[in-house]
Amino acid sequence: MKKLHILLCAALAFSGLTASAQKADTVIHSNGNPIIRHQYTADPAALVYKGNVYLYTGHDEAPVKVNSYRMHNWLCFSSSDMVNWTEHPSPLNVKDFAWAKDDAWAGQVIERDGKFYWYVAVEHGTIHGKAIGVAVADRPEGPYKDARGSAIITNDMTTQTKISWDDIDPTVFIDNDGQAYLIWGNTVCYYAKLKKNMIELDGDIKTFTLPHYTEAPWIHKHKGWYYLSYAYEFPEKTAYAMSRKITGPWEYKGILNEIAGNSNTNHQAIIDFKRKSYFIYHNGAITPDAGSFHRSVCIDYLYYNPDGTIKRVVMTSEGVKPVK
Ligand code: FUB
Repeated sequence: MKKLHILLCAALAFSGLTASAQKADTVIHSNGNPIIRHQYTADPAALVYKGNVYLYTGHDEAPVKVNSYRMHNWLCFSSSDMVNWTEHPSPLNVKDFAWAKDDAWAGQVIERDGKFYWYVAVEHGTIHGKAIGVAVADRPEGPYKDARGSAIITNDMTTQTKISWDDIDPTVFIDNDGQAYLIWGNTVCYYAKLKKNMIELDGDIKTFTLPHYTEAPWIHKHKGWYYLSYAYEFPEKTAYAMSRKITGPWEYKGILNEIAGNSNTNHQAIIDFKRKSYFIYHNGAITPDAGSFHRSVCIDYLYYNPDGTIKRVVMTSEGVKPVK
């Protein structure tokens, strides 16, 4: 076995490619917001796992002056202090879903029984409209592969609106009783139970009614309350609702974040990590081509009031400090 490894390394060295060169992790020291400055990142989702935060983002790659989404893969970064980030090789590409056409839009990763499931929105190759796929990996940083070989949600499964992009922005949550839920949608906020295998629906698709709902639902729990935050109107602010149960009823609580600078989308993720709470979102702050199709992920603190409501987020240039 050892001999085989040496031979493999020698062959790679000869071809000019070492294993580490192919799979190099890069360390980024973020110096305020936006936290990543060498490429455009959008649609953040975050997972807290074993003392680290894993940040999953989309990747805006539209050429300069092109004002439309050009997104083909997803990115992954991890940190133990919210300031120093390791960039992992891109763990998922839209091409990993053989049935998908393009458009690596927003998603979220969750862990169950030692496996990591990444729900993402893409354009379906044969069924008109956006669809949701699920990829699986053995490690949070991947690599991920298509978990089903087909979409878990397609546009023809949801008929509440005629638009073809309503099946986007999946968020996923496992409740205390072990029941997993998939929540998603543009214009309509859909939800459905997932089977324990995490790759099949378990029952009907239902809807939540939320004022001025646009897209980007995110469910999190804090001190016994469930929170459903979402993009409100367009250009987007972030609003939120609270409930004692994940299935609602949801009580609308107001605006959480204002329109993010130079971006008509806001797309938030909310986590607790090492006794602090964080609001992760994107804006259009990095020159030369910043804007709604060249976005950048930012992180600021989130603060709760004693009654569980959330204080309005203050977006800052300084961002957050390293947490121990
Ligand atoms: O990145 C493409 C789309 O823009 C996302 O799906 C929305 O949430 C918005 O951020």
